[in-house]
Amino acid sequence: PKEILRTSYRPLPYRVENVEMNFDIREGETIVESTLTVVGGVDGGDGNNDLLLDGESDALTLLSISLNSKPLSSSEYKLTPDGLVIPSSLLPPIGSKQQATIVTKVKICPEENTQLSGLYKSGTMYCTQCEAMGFRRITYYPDRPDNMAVFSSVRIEASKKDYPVLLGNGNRIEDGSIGDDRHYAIWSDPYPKPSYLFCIVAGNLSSISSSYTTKPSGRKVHLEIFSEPENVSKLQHAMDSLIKSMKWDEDTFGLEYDLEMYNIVAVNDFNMGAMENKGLNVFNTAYVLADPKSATDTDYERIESVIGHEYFHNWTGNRVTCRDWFQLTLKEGLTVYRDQEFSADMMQSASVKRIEDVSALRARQFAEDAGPMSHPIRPESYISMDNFYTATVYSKGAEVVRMYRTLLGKEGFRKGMDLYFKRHDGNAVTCDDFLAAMADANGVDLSQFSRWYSTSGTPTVTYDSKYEGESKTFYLTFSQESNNPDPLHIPVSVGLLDKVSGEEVSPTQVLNLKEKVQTFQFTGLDGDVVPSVLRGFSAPVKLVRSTKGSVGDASADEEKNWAFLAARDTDGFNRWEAGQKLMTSLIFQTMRQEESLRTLEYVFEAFGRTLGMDSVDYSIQAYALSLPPESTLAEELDVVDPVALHAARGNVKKTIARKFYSEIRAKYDELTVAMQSINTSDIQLDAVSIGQRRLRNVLLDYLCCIKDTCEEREVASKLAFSQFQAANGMTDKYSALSCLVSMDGEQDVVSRREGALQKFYDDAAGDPLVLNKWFSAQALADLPDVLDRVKTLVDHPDFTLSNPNRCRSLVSAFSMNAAHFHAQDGEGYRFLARMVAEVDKLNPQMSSRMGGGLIQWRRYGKERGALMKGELEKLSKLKPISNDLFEVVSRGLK
Ligand code: BAL
Ligand code: ZN
Repeated sequence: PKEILRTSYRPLPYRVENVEMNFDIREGETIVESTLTVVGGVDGGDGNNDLLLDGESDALTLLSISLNSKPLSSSEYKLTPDGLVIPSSLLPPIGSKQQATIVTKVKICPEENTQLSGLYKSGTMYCTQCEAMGFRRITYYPDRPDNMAVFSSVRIEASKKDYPVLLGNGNRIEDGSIGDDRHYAIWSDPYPKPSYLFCIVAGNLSSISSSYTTKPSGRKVHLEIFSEPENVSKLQHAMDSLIKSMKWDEDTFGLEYDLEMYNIVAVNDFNMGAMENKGLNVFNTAYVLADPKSATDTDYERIESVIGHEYFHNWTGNRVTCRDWFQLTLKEGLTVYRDQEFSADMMQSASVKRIEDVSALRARQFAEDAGPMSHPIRPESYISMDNFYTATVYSKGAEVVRMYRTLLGKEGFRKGMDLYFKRHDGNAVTCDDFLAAMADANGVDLSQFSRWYSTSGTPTVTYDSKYEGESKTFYLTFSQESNNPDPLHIPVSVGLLDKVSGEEVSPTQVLNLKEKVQTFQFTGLDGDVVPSVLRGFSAPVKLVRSTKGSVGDASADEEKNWAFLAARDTDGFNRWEAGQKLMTSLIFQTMRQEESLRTLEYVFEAFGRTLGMDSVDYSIQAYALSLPPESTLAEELDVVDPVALHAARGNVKKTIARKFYSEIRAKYDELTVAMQSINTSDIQLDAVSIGQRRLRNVLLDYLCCIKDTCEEREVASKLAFSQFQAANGMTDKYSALSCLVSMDGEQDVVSRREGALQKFYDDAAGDPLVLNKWFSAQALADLPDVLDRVKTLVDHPDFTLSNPNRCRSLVSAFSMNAAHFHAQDGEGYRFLARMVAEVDKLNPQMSSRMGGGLIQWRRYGKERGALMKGELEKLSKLKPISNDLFEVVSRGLK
């Protein structure tokens, strides 16, 4: 396998300017004819200006090729496993205005395409996925994002009866019948685009439609969302979300939609969440279908955000795209930032959204950055680009965009965005171009800030503070550590609260931390203060307080501050953060079997206060009452013992639950009554109702962790079972099931668990998304024999490794059940490796993701580490092994 370096970029010597395609779809064989208009590009200066048309020989059978209407003989071009090379000597000179026309005809077999990249069949429909490099599995083409071409005519022909709906990018310009059996449609996309945004779909689909009139142009856009006929009733939420997204982008960034149509298709077999193909988004069903019976509140929120994300790509990704794949964060980091802001606005709570996003970042991206797949948001090399659609490129990339916003302010950020589009609309550009637009629009120097693009790992910011009564001055000293030898430009948002009154005496201000060590002064303060540092998580760093120079017990002082901030901070994020730090401290003390009385008191105080709060901010309350997840806790440890960590966290949970049992139960019952009093059986999806369910389910989880005695198990399982039975939507039903699956013991307890599982399965009535939840709940159960159960489920008739959602719902879910996946005997690792090897034969994008579950072996101690490494070594010897898996496994073993 060949490693591609960021620095090896060369411009295209020849560029395809226009494309016409014809797809003749027949069962078992599809013929693709492509007519490429080629013009001279840029001399790369390395003496090789031949035209490379990428094409995977495993996927394509070349039937014919001609140049300027003359067939080419096989001696005139070179065919390799990766493509087809036409010597520059046969083409017009670079720099001339002459065009050449190349026509290729290939045969492909979508029915056998299990990789789900290129043109493939999902159920009864044909669809495509071309990002990053799927187009080369459809036809020979310069399959790189800097080749932006107009796809002026894409003709799709198929059976009229089996595939009545034929879709492509852009606008439909013609359709018609061919005899009784077949029909065709011709699509034309006026906007130049890279091949990764190409899409066609052919299927027997139903749809819902609507329209949107853009502002200020007043263009009426036809909106249509397609799915298999049985799912058409689950599309309305996606349509509502699309309309909200279109309006939000106009209001927030002045960006309007640009075609007459916007189509979305829901597909069951899909590697990603969704794909932003121009005018024709393809969505994994899990990110588009929703009704209250099958989708949780989190599903609803995720759908809204992903619909937004793909829509926002129309400008950040499609109109302005990436020059090469190393620049992926240019479109993904920016678009994630945009979807996060959109969701925060729709939720009407920036703090709730920030808590969710930072929690996800810490759980996934921090872990990635601490392991062998660590890379800067703009990677330096890859073997398979598919491996770099990562939490780092996406979520940390979004944090970097958020830092521009923090440094430049709302107006300044908008000016930067406007200049970016003005300069680069219709072009394929780089992260440096984005930075330059932000800097130039604001007249600031961001050269030091650019180091974020080339620095891997999570930086650490350490701070120390001192108040001087005489000068009424507070000093905050920061130092920074990162993988970059030079200091980063880190925006640190800080507010100060009076130590005695608790009043905020200095509102949030952004400090520009640019030195390795830097001190900031706050003057005119009449008394000592408590700093609230890194408000709103203003930079993707680990923040620690210096223990240097502290008098006495440093951690005692620190915990006192956390307790103070957990009660008083005006910044919603930092108030939550302070509570989480107290809980984290308590869990680690429990794990180390230390005396933890002081911390326990602080946690009790914060928990009791939050529980007793009479507010309608139910989501904030729910998050403040929740313990940090094991994945986040693990990031704080050099060596992780997942079994001990799980036990310690469980003990803390139980201690809190026992202390507040009656208050928790009372609040749970109060919420039950409040929710029942709403005079409708329809599920409500407003922020208050979602918050009530979220809080009630957090409380249920506390109540159900009390199960040491026979009586306690009876009470807990009855409570969860009654919620399960009474639930009028998937949120409450799934939460109750999640509690029940981890209950064991007496016959009645087991009967409730198994009864609920059976009912959940029966109620699913074959709905794949509900069945995924059924598999996941069992894979995530906290039962001693969970792995045996998972292995049995692999043989369940509804299980298949070929559907990515289903595979993730069982195998990947189990690998996230840390205490059981990391069982001392290594059986969890052996199971995962076996599944990875099986999946690699079908779908390398999937197998490499799953294999990622083994690469962090250095973090799990000697014995576990050796077992994990052993499985990686076995995987490395697979023959054949895909490039995707090879890359992940070899990085893991390096
Ligand atoms: N571009 C791949 C899917 C997404 O990030 O929208
Ligand atoms: Zn994206």
